[in-house]
Amino acid sequence: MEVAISSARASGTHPAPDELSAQQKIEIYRLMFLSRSVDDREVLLKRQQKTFFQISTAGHEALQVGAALALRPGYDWFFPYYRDGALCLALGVTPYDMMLQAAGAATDPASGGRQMPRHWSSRALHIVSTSSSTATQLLHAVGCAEAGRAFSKHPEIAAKAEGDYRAFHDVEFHGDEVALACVGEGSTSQGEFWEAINTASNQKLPVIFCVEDNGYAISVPVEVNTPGGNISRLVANFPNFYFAEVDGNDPVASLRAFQAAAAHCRAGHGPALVHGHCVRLYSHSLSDDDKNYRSASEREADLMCDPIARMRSRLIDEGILTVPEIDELERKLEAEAAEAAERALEAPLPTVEGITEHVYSEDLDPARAAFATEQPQVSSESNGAPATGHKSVGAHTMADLINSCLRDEMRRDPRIVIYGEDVADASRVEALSEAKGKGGVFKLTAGLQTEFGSERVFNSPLAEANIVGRAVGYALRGMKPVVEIQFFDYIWPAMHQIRNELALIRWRSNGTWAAPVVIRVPIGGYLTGGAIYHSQSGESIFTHTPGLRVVFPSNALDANGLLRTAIRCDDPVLFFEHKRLYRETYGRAEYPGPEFAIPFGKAKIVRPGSDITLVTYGALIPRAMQAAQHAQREHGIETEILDLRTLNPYDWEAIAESVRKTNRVIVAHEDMLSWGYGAEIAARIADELFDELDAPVRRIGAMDTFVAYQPKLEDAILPQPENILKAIVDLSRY
Ligand SMILES: Cc1ncc(C[n+]2csc(CCOP(=O)(O)OP(=O)(O)O)c2C)c(N)n1
Ligand SMILES: [Mg+2]
Repeated sequence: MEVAISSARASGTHPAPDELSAQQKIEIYRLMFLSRSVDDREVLLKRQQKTFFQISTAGHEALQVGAALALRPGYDWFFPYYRDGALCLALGVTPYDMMLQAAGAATDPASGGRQMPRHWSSRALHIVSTSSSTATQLLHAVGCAEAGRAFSKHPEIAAKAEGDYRAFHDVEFHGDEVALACVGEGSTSQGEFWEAINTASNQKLPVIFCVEDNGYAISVPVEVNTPGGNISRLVANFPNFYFAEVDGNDPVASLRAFQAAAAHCRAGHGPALVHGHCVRLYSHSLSDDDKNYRSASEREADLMCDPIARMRSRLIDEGILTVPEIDELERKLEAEAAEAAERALEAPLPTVEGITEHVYSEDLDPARAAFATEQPQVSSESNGAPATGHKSVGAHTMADLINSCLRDEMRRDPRIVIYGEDVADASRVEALSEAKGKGGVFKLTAGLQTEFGSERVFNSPLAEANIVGRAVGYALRGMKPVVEIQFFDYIWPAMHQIRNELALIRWRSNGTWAAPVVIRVPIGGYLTGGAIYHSQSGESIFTHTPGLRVVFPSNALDANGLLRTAIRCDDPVLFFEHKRLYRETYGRAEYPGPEFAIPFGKAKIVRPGSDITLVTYGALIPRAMQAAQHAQREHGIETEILDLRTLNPYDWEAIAESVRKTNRVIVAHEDMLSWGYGAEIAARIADELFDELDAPVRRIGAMDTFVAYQPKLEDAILPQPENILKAIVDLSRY
C-alpha cells in the first residue's frame, strides 16, 4: 500500500522558482495584463450600458496563469468558475470570445447569449460549461476523472455504437490526463466541496482542486466561512492528496505548485489541492461596492499586492524589459481588448426563434418510433432472466423486470456504470463468498456487481449531490451513469445538481455539452407505515424543470421498456419506480427480451370506456382500475383509463382523443392536489378542449399534507379507490 500524502506544508518543497526563461516570463505577464485589459474594457462597456453584467478576475491573474501554463488545453479537463478569466485566456479563449459573451451575441461560443459573461465553455479546449452555482463543478470534475480512468483502462468501450446516445458522443481520453476544478474560498463551505474531495481522495483521482482565496465571498470574510480562516489546515488529513499553499500573487510560485500537483496526479498518486492566496482588487462584481464592508486600509493593502504591478516590476528589475518596452506591450494589449470589444458589439444577436433549441437532444428523440418494438420478444430466459423474485414465465414483478433491463443493458453497453447508496452486492467483495449480497435496499440492482464487477457497479458515499454531480461529469465524457437515489424523500440534497446542472447543461451551453444520465428513484406511499420520509411524491417539481425527462411506469412490462429507452436516449431521465408496485400482483409480466423498448410520450389505454376519461399514472392505475370496475358494475358507467407512463413528455394527443370521445375527464394522482401534476393537465384541457367538455374537469390527489405513519391517517391522506369512484359517479351525473 502506498503512503498517503497528507500535508499542508508541501509548498516548501517546490523547485526554485527562477528557472524560467525571459521569454516565458514575458508570456506570463502578457497573459496577466491581457486579462486585466479585458476586465477593464468590460467594465467600461457595462458602465456605458452596452453590456449587462461584469465580474472581474482582477487580482487572481497570477494564480490562474500559473495553473493554465502547468496544464494542457484540449488534453486535460477544466472546470473553472466565473472568476477564471485569466485561466481561460491562457488556455486559449480569445478576448473576442469573451467580448461576445459580454454582448450576449449569437456567436458567443460559450452559450450563444444564454449565460452571463464569464460562464465559460469550449469543447475544443476541454473547458466544461460553467454555471453560476458555487461548487457544483467540483463534483463534475470528479466524475470526469472517473470517466477518464474508465476509458483509459478499457479503451475498447470508447468505440462508437449506432442506435443509442453513443452515436452522438465523441470520446477523447489520455491515460495521464488531469481535471482542474477551481473554486473560491467562500464556496469551500458548500457540501459539494467536501463531497468532491471525499471521492477524489478515496479513489485517488487525478483532480487538481484550486482554491482561489481572495479573503471574501461577496461581503463575507474568510474566517466566517472557514473556521480558523485557512482551508489548507482543514483539509490536510485527506489521504492521497498533494497539498500546496502558495502566494497566488506570484505567477511563478503558482506555476510551480500546479506543476507539482499535476505531476502527482499524472503519476496516479491521487488528487491535489492548490490553495492560492490572492486579492480581489475590484468589488465582487459590478453589482457590488466593497466600500460598504471593507476598510480603506484593507483595500489599499490589497492594491499593494496587485500581481500585475509586481510582475511588471520584476520584469524591469531583472532587466527583461525596459519601461518603454513594457509600456508598449501594455498599449498593444489594451488595444487588442478594445478592438475585440468593438467587433463583438457588431456581432449578430441570438434569435427569439432559437430560444427552445437544445433544451433536449436534437439528435435523438426518445419519443421516436425507433424506440417502439412492436411486441415483447418473449424469448428463452437463459440470458436475461431476472435475478430477483419469481422466475416462472408471466410472473415477473416490476422489480424483476427493472433488474433484468439493467442487466441486459449492461451487457449490451459497456459504458454503463451503476452506483448509489447500497446498490452494490457488497463493497467488501470477499464477503460474497459466504453472503448473498445486498443489491439495493429494494434489491433492484441485485447480482449486478457480481456479474459486472466493482468497477461498474459500486456504492457511493451517503451523499445525494455526490451521486448526481459525479454522474454529470461521467456523462459529459460519454459514459452512461444509471444511478440510484435510495428514496425519493432524500432526493433533495441532489436537487441543486439536478435542476441547475444536469437538466440545464445542454441548453446553457447552446448544445455543446450534455449529461444524459438516468436517475432511478423509488417513490410513493401506500406502504402502511411508510410515514413522512418514506412515502413522498412530488413529480411535478421535476416536470417543472426544462431539460429533464420524467418517467413513471405502473407495471412490470412498461418499467422494463421505458427504462431501456431511458438508458439508450440522449437526455437526462428521472425514472420513478413506485415502491408499492415493485412486487405487486398487479402488472406482472413475462420477460420481454433484451430489445424491448417503449417510446416516451405514448400513453396507454389500460381500460377502454365511453363515458368518462380518467388520466392517471403510477400507483393510481390499479386503484383506478378497481374504482372503474365498481363504477361499471354498480352504476353502469364506462370509464376509460389512460396511463400516461411518461410525464415529460406526456401524450397530449391521447388525452385529447379520449376527452373528445367521453366529454368528461378526471385527472388523478397520488401526489398532493394543489400545484400537483394534474393542475397543468386540467388547465390545458380546460383551455384547449373547452368545447368538448360536458362537465368541469375534476382532479383527485392527496390531501395537502405529508403522509402520516398511522395507517388510519395514511388512508385518509392518500387517494383511495373510493375517492376515485365517488368522483366518477359525481361527474357522470352532470
Ligand atoms: C449555490 C450558490 N449560492 C449563492 C450564490 C451567490 N454567490 C455568488 S458568488 C458568491 C460568493 C462566492 O465567494 P467565493 O467562493 O469566495 O468566490 P469569489 O467570488 O470570492 O472569487 C455568492 C454567495 C451562488 N452563485 N451559488
Ligand atoms: Mg472569495
